Formats: sequence, structure tokens, C-alpha cells
Amino acid sequence: MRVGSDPASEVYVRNKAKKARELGLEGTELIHPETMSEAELLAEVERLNRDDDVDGILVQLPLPKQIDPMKVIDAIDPAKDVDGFHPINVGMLHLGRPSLAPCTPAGVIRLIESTGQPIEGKHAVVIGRSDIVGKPVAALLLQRHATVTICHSRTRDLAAIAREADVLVAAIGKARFVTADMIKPSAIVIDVGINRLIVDGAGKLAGDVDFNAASEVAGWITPVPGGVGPMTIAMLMKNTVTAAERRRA
Ligand code: L34
Repeated sequence: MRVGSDPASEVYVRNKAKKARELGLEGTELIHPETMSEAELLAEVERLNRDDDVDGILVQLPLPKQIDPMKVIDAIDPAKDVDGFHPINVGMLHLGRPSLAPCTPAGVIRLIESTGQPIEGKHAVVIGRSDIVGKPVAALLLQRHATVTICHSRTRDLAAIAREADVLVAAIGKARFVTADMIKPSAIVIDVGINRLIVDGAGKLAGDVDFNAASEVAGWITPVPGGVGPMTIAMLMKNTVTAAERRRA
């Protein structure tokens, strides 16, 4: 579900609905006006909670300023919470109990696993501590027996810590924040950032990592676009199938 017309959200939600239809999941893109009230959105969530034909509910963030995202997330039936944002699912994740894991963090883990390198025992450094990326990525890495360091805006000598990382996850939200000198040779680098830059008057996507220079140093590195974004959508499809199977079990 999308409220309002944030241009990035329009692209992301369209990509999600398209992928769902490709896979035969009957994804419906519900679009509401920017002026929708919080009460109206909560009523809409309630309606979808009660609709037995609906297996997954996703309310795309950010929401317009009159709507408190926390209230909306809390209102979603945890069994239909395919984003894994409800406090019940967040709690389950941090306890290591099987639940609906948030899509971007699950995608990050899947990308790391695709290297074939074991996560166990590695030093993983996560830059960023948001509730939707940094914290859950750290929890998933810890569950897989990595030694996890979380860096953020108040971290002292962040570059030195990053350089110690066997696995570096960049989720800062600043274009090209991670430079080649911050990467340990042969490290696995996962770039979660999606920053919109204007280059020579044209819009261009850039990650949180300076890809060209970093790819000379890293052993593995994900591009932006074409990295974490599409994996986020893949994990959303997986969560939706899981939610559907559980509701019918
Ligand atoms: N509720 N809100 C909720 N759930 C989410 O999981 C998200 N997120 C983030 C923003 N808000 C959300 C997404 O879906 C970010 N995000 C997301 C999803 C897909 C893509 C990027 C971010 C994606 O498809 N990225 C393409 C490029 C798209 C473009 O051209 O802008 C890529 O190749 O990276």
C-alpha cells in the first residue's frame, strides 16, 4: 500500500507489485491520496487484516507527516506483516525465533551467503543503526555467529573499524561515504544505500560505497542499482509465500 506520491516509493511499490504478478501472487497496488488521515489508513489496515483472501500487507514508508508510522505498523496483523516491522516480529527476530524477517536485511544475508564464504567467526561491521536495516542486519549476522560491530554517526574512528571488517554492510544513506581506503582487501561489501544524485543535470543512483574504487580492493561487492534493491523485493515475495503457507497450515 502506498500513501501519497513520493517518487522513489512510486518506483519501489510498482516494482514490488510487478514482481508479485509475474510470480502469480496477485499483488495489488493500493494507492491513497497524500491527504489521507491516520484514522483512514488505520481503518484500511483493519479491513485488510480481516480480509481472508489477503496474506500479506505492506505499507510503504515514508508516510505523509500527518500519519504516525509506528501506529500503522502496530495495527498490521503480525501474521500478515510481510515487512517484518511489527514489534512481535522484531522481537522474534532478535530472539532468533523463526518469523517474518525484514526484507532488506534478509536480502543482505542472502547476498553474503551467495559468496559461498562462511559467516561464522567473521568480523562483520554494520555502518548504520536504523530499525529497518542496521539493527536487524546485525541481529541476523549475530545469529549466524559473526562477531558484529555496529557503527553510527557518533562512532569514533569509523574508518579504522571498517577496515577490520571481513563483511562490511553500508547502510548510512550518504552517497559514496565508504571509500576504498576503508575496505579490508578481499572483504565482502554489501551496499544498502540508494542515493539520488544529480550528475551533469541528470538523475543518477549512487550507493553508500564508492563502487569503482572499492571494487579494486573488495573480494565481493554489490552494485547500486541492481544489488540490495532487487533482493529486497525477492525476500518480500518469499515472506509473502511463507505468510500464506502459515495462515493455511
Ligand atoms: N514498508 N517501506 C516498507 N518496506 C520496505 O521494504 C521499504 N523499502 C525501503 C523504502 N521503504 C520501504 C523498500 O522496499 C527501500 N526499498 C526498496 C525497494 C526496491 C528497490 C529499492 C529500495 C529497487 O527496486 N531498487 C532498484 C532501483 C530502483 C530505482 O531505479 O530507483 C535497484 O536496482 O536497486
